[in-house]
Amino acid sequence: MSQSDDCLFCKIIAGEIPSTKVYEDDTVYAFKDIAPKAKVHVLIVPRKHYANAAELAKADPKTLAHIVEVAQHIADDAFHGAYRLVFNTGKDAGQSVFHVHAHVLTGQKFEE
Ligand code: DGP
Repeated sequence: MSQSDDCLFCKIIAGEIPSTKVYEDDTVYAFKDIAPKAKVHVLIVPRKHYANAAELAKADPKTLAHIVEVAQHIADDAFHGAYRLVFNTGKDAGQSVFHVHAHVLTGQKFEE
């Protein structure tokens, strides 16, 4: 599926809802999280709509790997390459938007 009519992140990717862009290319779009949980908190989403990381891994593993590369670049710029990468998967794990997104948490030191 390339776009879902009711999907918040599809609307952000399409520019129908404003966002603060951090990075974009042909396959992914990265933007600042509206409710940051770290000094730098960026969401990376594939342009194509998949509900979660497992669906993306099955359908398009190259894009999943690319998301990790983009996260690394963001963290290289923000905090000498150190970061947390989180995919909340499922409502009970805290997923609230069902368009797969990687949370990149960086820009600061985290406790273990
Ligand atoms: P999750 O709970 O894992 O599904 O993460 C969804 C994230 O999306 C959450 O950290 C807040 C963020 N978010 C929700 N609505 C918006 C929005 O309209 N703009 C931006 N930039 N982020 C949003």
